[in-house]
Amino acid sequence: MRRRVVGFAGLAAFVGVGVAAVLGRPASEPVDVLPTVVGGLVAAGALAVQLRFSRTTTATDAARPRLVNRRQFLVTTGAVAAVAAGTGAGGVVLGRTNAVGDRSRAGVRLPAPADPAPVRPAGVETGTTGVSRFVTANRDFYRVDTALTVPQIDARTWRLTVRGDVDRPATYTLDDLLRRPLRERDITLNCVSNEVGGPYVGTARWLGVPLAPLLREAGVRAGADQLVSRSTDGMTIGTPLDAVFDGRDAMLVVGMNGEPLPLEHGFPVRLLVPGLYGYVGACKWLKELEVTRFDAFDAYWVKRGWSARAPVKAASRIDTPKPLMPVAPGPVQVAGVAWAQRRGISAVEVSVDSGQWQPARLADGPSPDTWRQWAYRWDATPGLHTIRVRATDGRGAVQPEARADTFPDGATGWHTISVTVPG
Ligand SMILES: Nc1nc2c(c(=O)[nH]1)N[C@H]1C(S)=C(S)[C@@H](COP(=O)(O)O)O[C@H]1N2
Ligand SMILES: [Mo]
Repeated sequence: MRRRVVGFAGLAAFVGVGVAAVLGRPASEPVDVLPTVVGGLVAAGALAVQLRFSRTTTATDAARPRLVNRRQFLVTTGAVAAVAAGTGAGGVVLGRTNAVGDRSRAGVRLPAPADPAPVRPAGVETGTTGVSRFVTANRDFYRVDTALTVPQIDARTWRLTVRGDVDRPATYTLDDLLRRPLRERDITLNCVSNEVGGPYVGTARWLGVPLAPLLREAGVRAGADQLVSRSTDGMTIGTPLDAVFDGRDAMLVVGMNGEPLPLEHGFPVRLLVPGLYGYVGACKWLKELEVTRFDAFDAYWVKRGWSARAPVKAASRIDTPKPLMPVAPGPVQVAGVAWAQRRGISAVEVSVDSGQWQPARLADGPSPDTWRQWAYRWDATPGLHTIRVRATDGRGAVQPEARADTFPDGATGWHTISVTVPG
């Protein structure tokens, strides 16, 4: 009441933070600040109403100003909050029920793959409770992106443009892509910002258009070494062209685990390049591929200091037991997953209380591009114990013990957990 300017200044500062956040989005346009500014104006209006009520009461009821003030204040605040919550919830419901992307996705029919995934060996699962399933269900698949709201794309009007240092730039519709021979593969995808033991990794059966032949049709010019993907939400992702052309299954993905790509994972089309972290090989909501050079363009995360080239580092994770989970004495299945896409995993070892490394049982894998489950039978004795895991990749390189931060090109170190075994 005494310094109302402070209240309005606080609101203005809050709106300023919002506007800065909006303009910091990859594909923001000036009009995008409108909701934030309108929200700020509404809040300022609500504050002004509050202050006017308070003033009236103070003047007419000088004897009990604070009591009446407080009641008026609470009632008005409650009303404003209820209207705000109702409007917000209504907006969310409207946005979801009438979503262009959901409707469009429901109408997409995916053809059968010309090149189906190799038969999954029977032994891809160790059968241990608590270990990550070999295939991650779409709803459980981690999601990492800069999109505050999931882009809603109508597949019928969607286009993919191929341009840059190519002889024959081209534009494709979704139907153009679906008419090409499709390839299906089990591939593990993970995020560079996954900490040791972290959750940002998953495996799916992806269906897509092989990228190398499509780029060959465009005619990549000599000297180009980078493929820049652009998304409808303004993300840019730079992929080494060697990785597209060295024979690995780089794809324009349209399907995930037997369904059209979920909206959260890039509907209608995303890029996927096995062996590269997502931020350098897995652009979602793809709309453009530009052939260029690394010295000519830095992609979104590269501008922010992350490495331009980021092949996946070998990693292993203990899924069970959970850290600090009480474990009954006797035989315990210690189990998890290990991955080193392109190179594959040749061994996983476990060490309890810094003792000798013991080989874990390694489940099958259909290709070097997927993770492998592993399991180790441990005879738990009462007390507090430390369990560590490390993997060896398909070329014989043992995961280094040295801890590296996720920045700038992926974490290293052995996943270590502590468990208590009651006596
Ligand atoms: N358009 C767009 N694509 C993107 C991103 C993004 O922020 N925007 N994030 C990338 C990162 S960092 C990762 S790890 C993967 C994650 O894919 P997912 O969310 O399907 O698991 O998407 C990549 N593709
Ligand atoms: Mo990522």
